[in-house]
Amino acid sequence: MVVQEKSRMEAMEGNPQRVEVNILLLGAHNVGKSALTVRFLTRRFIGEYGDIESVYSRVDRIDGQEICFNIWDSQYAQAGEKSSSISDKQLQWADGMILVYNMCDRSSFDVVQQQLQQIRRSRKPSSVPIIIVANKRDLQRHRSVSGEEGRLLALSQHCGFFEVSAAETYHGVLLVFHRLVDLVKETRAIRKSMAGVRGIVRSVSAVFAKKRAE
Ligand SMILES: Nc1nc2c(ncn2[C@@H]2O[C@H](COP(=O)(O)OP(=O)(O)OP(=O)(O)O)[C@@H](O)[C@H]2O)c(=O)[nH]1
Ligand SMILES: [Mg+2]
Repeated sequence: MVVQEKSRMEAMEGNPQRVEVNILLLGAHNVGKSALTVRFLTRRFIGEYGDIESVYSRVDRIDGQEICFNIWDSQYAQAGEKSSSISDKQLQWADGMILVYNMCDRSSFDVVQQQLQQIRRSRKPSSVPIIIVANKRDLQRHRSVSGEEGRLLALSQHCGFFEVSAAETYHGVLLVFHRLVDLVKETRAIRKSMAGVRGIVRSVSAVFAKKRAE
């Protein structure tokens, strides 16, 4: 496993066959964005994560293909700090997003809904794959957001949905990141085939336009 900070271009230079996926983690303060990121990168849960916002990389081989995960662990601005809205830079950078809430904190579920609206309103194509993650499942006896509510939100917004505990298991967290990579690859394949179809339509139109002109 490789854990290091790297720019997208640097990572591409080494191996042109490598698939690069930029993943942005969003969600309210304290929901476990850093815990999920660190769990995925190191398999560990360390408890306290500080106030660091950073982009990390990890290279994995999945089904024989090298995948470079670039993970932007964002920080949610608290009251009195700078705007808590998602920046244009983040929106443009991300190939896929993970929106995290704490299932024991309803206000963090509200933040996910607000961030979803902002993403949908933004210039980013609405087809950017998103997975909603309800974290802190180990505390579910204190839950204030039901699984059905989370699932319904995800269904209505065409997002994936997982309930996990960064504190308890690595496997559930791994599934989230791998599922998102699958969705990003599917989205890219669809865009590529759409571009192909548009190319054919343009060529055929050009032929007919030429014929009409003759
Ligand atoms: N019980 C439990 N605690 C968790 C879990 N995930 C994170 N935490 C704890 O929740 C607190 C916040 O976790 P962070 O990962 O720092 O949260 P964050 O979303 O990165 O917060 P900001 O960076 O401030 O926006 C820490 O004390 C973690 O130990 C979990 O699955 N279960
Ligand atoms: Mg954090």
